[in-house]
Amino acid sequence: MTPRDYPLDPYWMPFTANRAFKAGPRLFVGAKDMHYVTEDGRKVLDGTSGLWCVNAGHCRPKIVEAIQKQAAAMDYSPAFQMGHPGAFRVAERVAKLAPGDLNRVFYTNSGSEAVDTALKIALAYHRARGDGQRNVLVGRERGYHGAGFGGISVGGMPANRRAFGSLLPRVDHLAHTHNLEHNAFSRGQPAWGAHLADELESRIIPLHDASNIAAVIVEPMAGSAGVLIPPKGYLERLRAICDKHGLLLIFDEVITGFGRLGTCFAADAVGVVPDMITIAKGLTNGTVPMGAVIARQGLYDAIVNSAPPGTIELFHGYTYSGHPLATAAAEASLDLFEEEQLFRRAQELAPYFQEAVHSLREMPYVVDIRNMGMVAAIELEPRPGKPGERAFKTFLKCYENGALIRTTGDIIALSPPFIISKQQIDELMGTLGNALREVGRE
Ligand code: PXG
Repeated sequence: MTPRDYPLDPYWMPFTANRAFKAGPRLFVGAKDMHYVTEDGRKVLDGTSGLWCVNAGHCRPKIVEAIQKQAAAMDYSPAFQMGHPGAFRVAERVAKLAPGDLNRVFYTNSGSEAVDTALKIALAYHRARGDGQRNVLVGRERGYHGAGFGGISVGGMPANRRAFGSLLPRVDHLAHTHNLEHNAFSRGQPAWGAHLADELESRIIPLHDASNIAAVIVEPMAGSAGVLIPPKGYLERLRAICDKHGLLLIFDEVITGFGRLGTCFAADAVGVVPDMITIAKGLTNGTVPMGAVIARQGLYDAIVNSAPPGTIELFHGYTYSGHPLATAAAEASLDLFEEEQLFRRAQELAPYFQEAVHSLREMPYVVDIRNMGMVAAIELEPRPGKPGERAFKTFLKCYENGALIRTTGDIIALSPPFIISKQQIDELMGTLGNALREVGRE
């Protein structure tokens, strides 16, 4: 290993076991297409698109060049009361890609900010219409909506909330949809569970009264909590109940946006049009931080037209909203997705990926395998008294043997770039299978 000329201590790493990491660090220094390169020069096959973001693979020349060119031409342009062409061009393209009349795009720098922005737009929308008592926000157990206070409040990951005391008030949660008794080893959307959406109408609406509820936010496919695939008909029912009672429906598509399920958005894959979609990650292929909320035109109109002419309509935004480097990266990424038809490629590859991952069924301690589009999860039986250890050891073994996977608790998540070849899918499953076998013997 090359000696490091910098200490590891000052960097307080996010969502990381800092002490364990610094005792045995794993550092990447390069990336190209399907691979990372470690500091000691090993190639690691990227089975997770970084953190679900590098959908077109790494260091694609078109995106690299666009960012380089933009950095030299105009590094920054003020986001408030000023604009630049790239921000408008990307908004138009995103609006065209979005389903239904979701055609107004508000930029953020991350998924977390996109979620907080969407929640604020929901509250501002009802208030603009004279319906300001609608301020209850409904999330879901095991939901992940980023790390902001809004996101952790509607989110349903206990560890992400525990340390932080009081969160947003007036929040409630639907039950999650994960059920191994009924749905273990499902391929694609499981058949059981649509009725779980009815709880919105039978429990949550009576408790708060519909006239007090602003919005429901869900990940159409929950990623971070361990790949929870929506049961057939579930999202359709949520939409119908929201419509019936005047609740806004927000799809958090930070992970599912830009092709992950074989269509641009999960909304397209399931045929349900929400009122807002949050995006980030794949929008710039992970290269420059960028997020956004895509809102139905009616939301924009209600907020914008209710303000006196010439005044700021929504007191919200970020210094780096629509940053020129981010919009350049987004334009190039969208070009690349289109030129290489990468969403279609994801769709065409999905059946092969599905069969490959389900081939791991007989590995030790595997209690479930599930998949949708280019996402799959392998759930392991936890080691008694040591939850998460079995999966994390598998992660470490894969890393040593040249494959990057992701774990949450005892669930292994796979979400490779769409440029992965069938041979590389086999390689990924081979490395993972060997790791599962080895860890299973311990
Ligand atoms: N919403 C969803 C659905 C997400 O998955 C966020 C919001 C927050 O995005 P930012 O850009 O603020 O991180 C996310 C992020 C994992 C993993 O491996 C998932 C995320 C981030 C890091 C790791 O599950 N999702």
